[in-house]
This record gives sequence, C-alpha cells and structure tokens, in this order.
Amino acid sequence: MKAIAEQLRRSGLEDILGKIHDGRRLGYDDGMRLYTTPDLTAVGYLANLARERRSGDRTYFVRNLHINYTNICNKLCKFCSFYAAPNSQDGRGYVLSPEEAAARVTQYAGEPIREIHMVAGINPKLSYDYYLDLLRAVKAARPDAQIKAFTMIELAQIARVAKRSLVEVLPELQAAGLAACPGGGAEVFSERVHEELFRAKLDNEGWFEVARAVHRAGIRSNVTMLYGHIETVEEKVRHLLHVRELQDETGGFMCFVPLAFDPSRTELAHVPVTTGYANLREIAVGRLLLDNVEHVKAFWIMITPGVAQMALWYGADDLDGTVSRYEITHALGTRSHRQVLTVEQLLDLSREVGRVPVERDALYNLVEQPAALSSRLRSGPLEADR
Ligand code: V47
Repeated sequence: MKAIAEQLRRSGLEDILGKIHDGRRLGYDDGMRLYTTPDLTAVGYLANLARERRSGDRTYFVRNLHINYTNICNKLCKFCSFYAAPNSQDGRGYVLSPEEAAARVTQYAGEPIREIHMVAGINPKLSYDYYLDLLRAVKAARPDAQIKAFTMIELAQIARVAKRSLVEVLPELQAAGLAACPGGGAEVFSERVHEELFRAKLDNEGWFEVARAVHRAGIRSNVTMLYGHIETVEEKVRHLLHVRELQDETGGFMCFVPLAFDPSRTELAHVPVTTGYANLREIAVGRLLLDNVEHVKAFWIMITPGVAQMALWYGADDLDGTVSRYEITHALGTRSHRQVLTVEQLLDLSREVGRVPVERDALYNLVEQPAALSSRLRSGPLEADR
C-alpha cells in the first residue's frame, strides 16, 4: 500500500486517490493530469478501483451481430472510410432492403444472439417507412434478440424524413422493435473538431438534444468518443465532462465506448494509429471522469483483443461481443484483422486475467444460463451474490 501511495505521489495523482475514496467528483484539472502523466499504471490503478467498486470482477459480454444497412451517406466526415457519397459512380454504394437485412439475421439462426446492432450512413433517399420496415423485418426474423439501432445522427434524419418531432417518432420506432441506441456520432464534442472533420453532421448541441429526447422517451443509449485524430487533450476532457453533465440530467447512458480512430483509407490517412498505451488511457480516464455511467467498453475490434483484455484492469468492464460483421472500419482496416471472436475466445480473454465473464443483453440484463453453461461462464460469485 505504501508503495502505491508513493507511486501516486510521484505521478502527482495522490489527491485523486483521496477523491475516489471519499466519492468526490473529479474535475477538469484532474482529467488533464490523468491524461498527461506518463505513469499509466498509476492511472490504471485508480481506474481499476472505480471499476471494481461498480462491477467487481465481472466482465460483461454479449452475443451480437452488426448490420450496416447502407453505406451511402451525405455527411462526408473526414474520418470515415465507410461511406459512399450519394451520387458517387464508383459502385461502392449499397442499401440493404428490410428483407435483405432480415436474411442476414436469419443466417445466424442457430446462434443465441441477444443484440442486433444496426447503424449506417445518412442516405437521403431512405423514407420513414423504410426505417420502420427495417426494424419490423429484423425483429420478425429474430424476436428473441434486442435491436440496438440508430445513432443520434440517424434519429435526427429519421425525424426529418418523417416530417415529425422525435417525441412522436420515437414511440413508433420502439413499437417497430427498437430497444436501445448505440453511442456513435458523438465523435468529440468540440466546435473546432466538428468544423474541421464533420461539419455537415449534427453539431454538439444537436446531438445532446436528440439524446435528451431519446432518454426522455425511456430509451437507453451508449455514448462514444472518437479519439486519436486531431483532437486535443483539453477537448477530450471537456467531452467527458459534457457526457457526465448530460448523464446527471437524463441518466440514460448505459455505457461509455471510446472508439480508437483507424486512419486507413480516410482523408486523415497520415495520422498514426493509436498505441496500446493510448488506448488503455482512454478507457481509464473515461472510467474515472464518468462516475455516473455504469459501464465502460473495451471495443476489441478496434483496439485488438490483447489490449481489450488488458483494459479489464484499466477501467473496462465490458468486452462488447462476438461482433459478427463489423463494417464501419474493416474495409482494409489495419486493426480489425480478426472480425469474429467465438464466445469461448471471449470468455478466455476475460478468465485469463482473473475476471468473471457474464453474459448480458443489449440493456445489460444478465442472461440466464442453463446450469451447465452457467458454471462455465461464472467462475466466481457475482458481487450481488456475495
Ligand atoms: O460515429 C467512423 C466511428 C461510429 C471511424 O454503442 C470510426 O456499443 C474509428 O457507433 N475509425 C459508429 N471509428 C460506430 C458506433 C459504435 C461502435 C461500437 C460500439 C458502439 C456501441 C457504437 O464509428 C461513428 C464514428 O465515431 N468511426 N469512422 C474510423 N475511421
């Protein structure tokens, strides 16, 4: 204990330990110090305290499937390699019909998938009925799975084409099968970054407004932060504090998902890929500043399974899932070289580092396991059972 206190003192983080112990909130300056100290193990130690206080040894995972129903997008974000511009002649653009999306789901009929994650580009040709039919078709193909779909940007577009308010549209989307929303589109809440990288997209205030409407409708969502491009440390700290403020107001965020920028095939191809050191820090600082968000996800597909595994000791309590078919960055992606992990591999990642894997659904309800499987999944007692 003395050695840890000494290490924290040397890295100038001793007072943060005191704040965590007393349940006092961290502020902007704390965030800056957590981002700038070279001593990542000290930051990780603190983040792990916060992680274990919430989740004990648990690591959540989900059996999930991603569907990107169209890559046609009129937002032209500079960080994106996924989109095809609406009138582009290069033949890359596609739209899945509701039936085709349902057929994708049917391909996994033998697997106990719990979450279907659907996000896509902003394709101006899609009608309100298309979105409703898409949800209905996917839900009909897999009634036992929950659909986590549409970023705040897509929801703003859906309300626009419906020519109605979100307050009116959201219950209809829910009735068609929407259970939760992913956290994308948040990028970095900074006017400068918005202006430089994603000017055509909803701005920060707009994102907050949609998130408020979603949470007020009783739909829970995640929230992301895209890092490793042109953002500054100050902007990341402010992003996290904005998320925390909004969470104080609505309580609707389930999980924080830091997304590591993959520069390949984007307009920012010159930007170096993020390091394991940087990826672990994003997880840890997110865990420490977001004291009111229940979960922090290590999205292995972007940061590699190995770093995601380490992240389970740096603040993360969620490994996402089996993620069949992630297409947002995989095209020639340098990172997502392994597109699918089997459940066994996911469990092993967690168990190898002494964490207890627990299966969840899209809303973080624990999935009841048949007794035999359950003893394999939970190699130790859950905190709530202790
Ligand atoms: O908003 C786009 C990001 C997001 C790149 O909620 C990129 O559990 C890295 O929302 N390199 C969409 N990222 C994906 C998304 C998501 C993903 C995983 C889990 C969850 C969740 C949500 O993908 C976009 C953008 O921030 N993105 N381009 C890129 N080159």
